[in-house]
Amino acid sequence: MNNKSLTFMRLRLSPQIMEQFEGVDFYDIESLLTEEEIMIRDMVRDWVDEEVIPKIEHACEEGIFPDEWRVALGEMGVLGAPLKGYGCPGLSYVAYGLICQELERGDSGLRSFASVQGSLAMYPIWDFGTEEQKEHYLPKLATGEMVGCFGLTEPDYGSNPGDMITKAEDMGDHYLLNGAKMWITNGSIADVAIVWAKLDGVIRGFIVEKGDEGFSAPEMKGKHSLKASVTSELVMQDCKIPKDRMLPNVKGLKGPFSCLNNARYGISWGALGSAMACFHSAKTYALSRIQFGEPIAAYQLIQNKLAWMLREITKGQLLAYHLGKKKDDGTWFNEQISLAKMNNVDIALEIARVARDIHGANGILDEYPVMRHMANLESVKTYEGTHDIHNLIIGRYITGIQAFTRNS
Ligand code: TGC
Ligand code: FAD
Repeated sequence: MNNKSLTFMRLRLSPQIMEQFEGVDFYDIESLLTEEEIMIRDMVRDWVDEEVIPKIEHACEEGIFPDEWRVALGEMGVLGAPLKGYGCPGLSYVAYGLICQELERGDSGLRSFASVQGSLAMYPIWDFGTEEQKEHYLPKLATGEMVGCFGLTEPDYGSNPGDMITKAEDMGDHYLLNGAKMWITNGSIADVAIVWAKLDGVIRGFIVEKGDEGFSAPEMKGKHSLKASVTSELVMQDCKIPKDRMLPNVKGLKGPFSCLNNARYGISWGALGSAMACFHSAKTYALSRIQFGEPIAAYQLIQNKLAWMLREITKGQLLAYHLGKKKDDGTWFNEQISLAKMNNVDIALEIARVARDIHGANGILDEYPVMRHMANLESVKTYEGTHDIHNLIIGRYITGIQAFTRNS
């Protein structure tokens, strides 16, 4: 038996012996990374290979986010990674991006957990909170001892959070919150919720704690996407909040959107992780699957698909890396973030679909990651600003005309 047939035989045996993932780096982006960035990426990559990939299908079947992952993320120090002080490591935004990439290569639900914890719960406290709030919450959120969530979306207000109806009233010695939030990642497992509500018509951020009077967070069930992520409603019914739990240093939509900038940036890397997992699986499968006497990888149509995947991943990497450097230099602007989130999720979803096609019928099985990534990416396309909302943000940048509403 010659070497070529031995290779095909080995690859045909089972998806479990699929060759080790060694990254997708056609343009040698690694040469641009610092030693610390490479070390962190590799640490998260190894953990995902050892602890997440073998367990993810079970977690999806059960519809749970395994608690041991919360503990491990805290131990690895990747929660709130780019924040400085209060127990946070102060890594570069490029390092944060690489963390998101590796987590989402495991599953979008895992990256979601880390995005929400770091960018949407820790960041607003870090940027807009009092010294006491920072000291009280951030160290515990950084270790994963506490879980956070972010309540912006409401049942009737998704793309237009500015019209939210959740309101806060100043009752003298406390605030009273009334309203409901929907689609909240980590909601039912969270110890703290950053809830955005209108106080005298102005959007403000409030820290709501599990157990607060009038607060509940029922879990939403029945998702075909992000099955290993907890999604919940937040219900505030005459919910009493002490005065020192409002975030004092921001007013208006700028508050939640500043948090979303960091989370959207993380998604631009995370989506590449999903795309890499699908590309890797498609390549391995195409080399092992024999049809018409040859591995399907030998056919031009399959090679065309693989070459297209590599092309789009490479362009997406350059976009995400450059955006990260701009954030680290303090020179990015909002529309650049929209472009990266929109583009990288778009190509990742299409890569997942093409990868599913390359796997033929096997592509629908849970032995391969492609269908799971594809279903997850449908949510990622919608949350943190839908694909079309980001198109409209860029359209407004180009033309100076807002097209969100027909009344200007
Ligand atoms: P607009 O007039 O554009 O702006 C209102 C105020 O906000 C400021 N602003 C920003 N500030 C910082 N960063 C940004 N990216 C900002 N974008 C806007 C703006 O300067 C202005 O400030 P000021 O001081 O002048 O008042 O607002 P608009 O109401 O016209 O909104 C337009 C639109 C559609 C772009 C916006 O509403 C939007 O982005 N909608 C999408 C909603 C969204 O992204 N929701 C996400 C919910 S959280 C989530 O999905 C988490 S999933 C987590 C996971 O599981 O990973
Ligand atoms: P809608 O706003 O109703 O949009 C429906 C469709 O209409 C979309 O295609 C949209 O692009 C289009 N559309 C809307 N307005 C326009 C317009 N002006 N012009 C053209 N087209 C338009 N939210 C949180 O606050 N916190 C979370 O942790 C969170 N986690 C989530 C987790 C999951 C799994 C999901 C699916 C969502 C989550 N969300 C969260 C909510 C998410 O941010 C919203 O779903 C998203 O912002 C879109 O809102 P919507 O679903 O109400 O869609």
